[in-house]
Amino acid sequence: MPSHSELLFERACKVIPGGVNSPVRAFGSVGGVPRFIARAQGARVWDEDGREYIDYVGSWGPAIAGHAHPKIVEAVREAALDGLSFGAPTMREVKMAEALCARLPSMDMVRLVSSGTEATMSAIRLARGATGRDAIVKFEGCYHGHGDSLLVKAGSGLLTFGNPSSAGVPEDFARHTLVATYNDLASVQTIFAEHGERIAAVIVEPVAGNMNLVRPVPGFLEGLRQLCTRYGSVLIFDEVMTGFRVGPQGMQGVTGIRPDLVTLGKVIGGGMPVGAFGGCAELMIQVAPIGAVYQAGTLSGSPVAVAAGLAALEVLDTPGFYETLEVRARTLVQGLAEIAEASGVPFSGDSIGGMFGLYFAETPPQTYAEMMRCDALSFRRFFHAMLDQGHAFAPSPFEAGFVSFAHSEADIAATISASEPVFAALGRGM
Ligand code: HOZ
Repeated sequence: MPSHSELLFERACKVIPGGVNSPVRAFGSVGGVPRFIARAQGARVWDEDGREYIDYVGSWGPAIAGHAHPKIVEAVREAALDGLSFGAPTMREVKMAEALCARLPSMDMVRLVSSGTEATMSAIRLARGATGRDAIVKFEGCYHGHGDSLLVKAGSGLLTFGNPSSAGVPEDFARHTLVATYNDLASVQTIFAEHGERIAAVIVEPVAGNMNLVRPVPGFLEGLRQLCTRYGSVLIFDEVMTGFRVGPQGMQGVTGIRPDLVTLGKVIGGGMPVGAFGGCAELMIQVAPIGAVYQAGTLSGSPVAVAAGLAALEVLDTPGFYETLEVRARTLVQGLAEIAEASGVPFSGDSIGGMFGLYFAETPPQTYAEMMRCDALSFRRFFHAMLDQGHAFAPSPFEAGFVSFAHSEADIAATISASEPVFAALGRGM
């Protein structure tokens, strides 16, 4: 008998392209039918067939406090009772802007939007408007949402489907996007030597999280900062994924590097749709209505989403929050790696704060090319065998994983222990 997920997927495919509202969810790179999720609580999700999973997707990052955290749900309930949307300024959004500027050293001013894609698109427009230049530099395998200029050699779902540059992006737009190699400063220097005077911005995920997880090598981000300063280009840290995830000040806190603009999303919405871009006042005062760079949105600063985000930020202040997150993520990847090694499976892992990467390769990849050499078939087998036992990882070898504050030591131990027969079978070539 078909499962509820199978029946729902069949129905969905008739009325939604690919049956999903965001491509990676379709299980394209692992095969099979996506599990339709009915509800979630803490570190767990339950599908429409009533199966329970320890969840390492975390809504792709936002669920840092755990799903349906009581404080966040209560904040949403209270805000909803006051009205869902006004299209007018609110006290909550001022509090949110103040909280973000207080937490991030590089941020004097911030504009709230409704998604990470909107944040990166708007940051690029601001950089272009402020510099009067058209070109931007991005990195192969980095993903910054689905704005036209950024869908060139991108990561995430585009890698899943083997088409790193989207159809529908005019060649005239794409030619303004110069693509460099992540963790290869020389490739950026070469681009600047030739095009430096026309480069408006460099946009980078300070930890790449959309070609699996790739940690920046020492000197890489520092080098980008120096190049941007030298050429008068805007350095944009896309911290939609890393913001408040790898530490209380995101990667700018971890590295001490001050980008000119930062984009945020995920965690700052507490599970509701929110994004933000912000930075130094000199740049931000160029945004409409005080400046000439237009940016707007009917639901921008949604009172309910902002209430969720403010509650999430409060949860982050729980003593020991980041230490716990870091220990859980590190314990998970080390535990899996030890079992893989004992089974003779080439495997490694890495983690930064509450995000992690799992690689079917001897050592963690440092570049897009190295990532592409990981064993995708073994990942696929691992993914399904773990899912069948109730441990849900992202359905693609090109996505980072996430732990939440709700993951207990016992959850992590259960996942490590469930991996034993899986790695043993992989080691036997099954
Ligand atoms: N682009 C997201 C992962 N990096 C996936 C979002 C989703 O499918 O919800």
